[in-house]
Amino acid sequence: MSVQPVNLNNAALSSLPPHILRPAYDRAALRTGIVHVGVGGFHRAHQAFYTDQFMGKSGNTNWGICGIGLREGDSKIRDVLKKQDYLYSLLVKDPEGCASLQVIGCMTGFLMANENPQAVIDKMASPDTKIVSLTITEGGYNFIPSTGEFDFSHADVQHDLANPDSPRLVFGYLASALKQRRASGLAPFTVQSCDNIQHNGDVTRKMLTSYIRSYDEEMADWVSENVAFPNAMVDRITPVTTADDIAQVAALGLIDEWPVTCEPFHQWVIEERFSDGRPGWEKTGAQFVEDVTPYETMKIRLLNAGHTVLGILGSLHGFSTIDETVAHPVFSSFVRRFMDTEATPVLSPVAGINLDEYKNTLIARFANPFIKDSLTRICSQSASKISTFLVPTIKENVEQKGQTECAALVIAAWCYYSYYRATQQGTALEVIDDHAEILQSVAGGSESQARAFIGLSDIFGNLAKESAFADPYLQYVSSLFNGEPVQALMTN
Ligand code: CS2
Repeated sequence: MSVQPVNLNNAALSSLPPHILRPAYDRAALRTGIVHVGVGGFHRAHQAFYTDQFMGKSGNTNWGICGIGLREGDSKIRDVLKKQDYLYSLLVKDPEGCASLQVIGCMTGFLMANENPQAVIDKMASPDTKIVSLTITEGGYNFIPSTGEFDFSHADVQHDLANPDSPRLVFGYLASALKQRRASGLAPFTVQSCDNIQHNGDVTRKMLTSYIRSYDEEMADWVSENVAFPNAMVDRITPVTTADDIAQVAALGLIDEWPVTCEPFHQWVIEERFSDGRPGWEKTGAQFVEDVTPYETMKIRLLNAGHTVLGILGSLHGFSTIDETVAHPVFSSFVRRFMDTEATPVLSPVAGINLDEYKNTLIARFANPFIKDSLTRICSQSASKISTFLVPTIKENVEQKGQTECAALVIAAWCYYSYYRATQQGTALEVIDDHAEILQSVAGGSESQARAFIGLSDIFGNLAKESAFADPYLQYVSSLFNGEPVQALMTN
């Protein structure tokens, strides 16, 4: 089918071809009930999608979303969205090759914090705002992985403590906005984390209250007692948008400068704790539970860790996407072996979920050939991801005398990856990690360097001293640095 594509904006909505779904509510009636920090692809494919669907089903238009960009680089998405009247499209690709296109209309605006910090604080403090939600990535929570404590040594934290009216980090904004709300007698908003961190709400609470407590004990107690921080498990695989995706959307009839592509699967399990109301997300498939812990642990330690396993090993081998990596039988058996023999034995049972089926579904989702999820994305910020996704499994296996061989190989491969920043054939890899320099300077092939790598205690805690893990790890490092192909080590 060849159609003349139209520019995505409000005016185009009424004349879209019928195969493109559009918002089923009156956008002119939208109010902004949610302020969201970190408008990446994942937010747009997940929380914004659920909210858009909810407003379409219920006709309740109080839950528009205002995006917030904290980093200068976010002005790119702000500019695109602004030009498109804050509309964007979601291209959902199933494994059979069918793609459905839908326009998401729930965004009402976008503010850049660096351009006008007070406008961001005012938006969060507005009476309409009921929820401030976050996708700021694992590293954005600013905790020291091995201790879980707030990292006051971060230069931006020091800046924010000195400049509460123009902070750089999210905690400065939350603190100032909550203070402003409290002063004007408004109920506090809920702070809702949508990142892949175990107990993401509890972690957010701890980080925010530690930050505030360092200068105002009384306010920290008030936040702790009055603000809700629901824990949640979030899930939808959302690759980085490519030029091919933009072309595919255009071929379907829409000129969208920054569409989002994702898989059909989506899941959101949330604790029922909100300070000032919430959208009826259960009407669009979210699940509300008392305690989300088992769901979060399962997802982080199987899906996210599974991604890391495939991402690091696949990168060394020279693959570039997850589907390509998992299509190779050695890699798919290995990731399944990691899940079965290392991740699952230290997981608690999850009510209503058959873990075998869950793992089968994960491998099938990874294999979706139309979701070209790049290993560069998967391996980005591995220092934070590995601390969160993989290290807890290793530590628990060491404590319980379980197996750690697969994880040891992944960490050895990560040492190689961090040092050479290349495949085993010598092709350069793009490494995106705030800690890339320190990782590279510590990693290396010699025994002492390899030990120093797992001696990075902020990431690994005491694991370097645990021979059940350190011995196989050191052997794997030596084999990899001696040129043994990663694939050969995976079948041993
Ligand atoms: C991925 C996640 O970034 C990663 O390492 O594992 O982005 C993953 O795709 C999502 O959590 C899926 O829900």
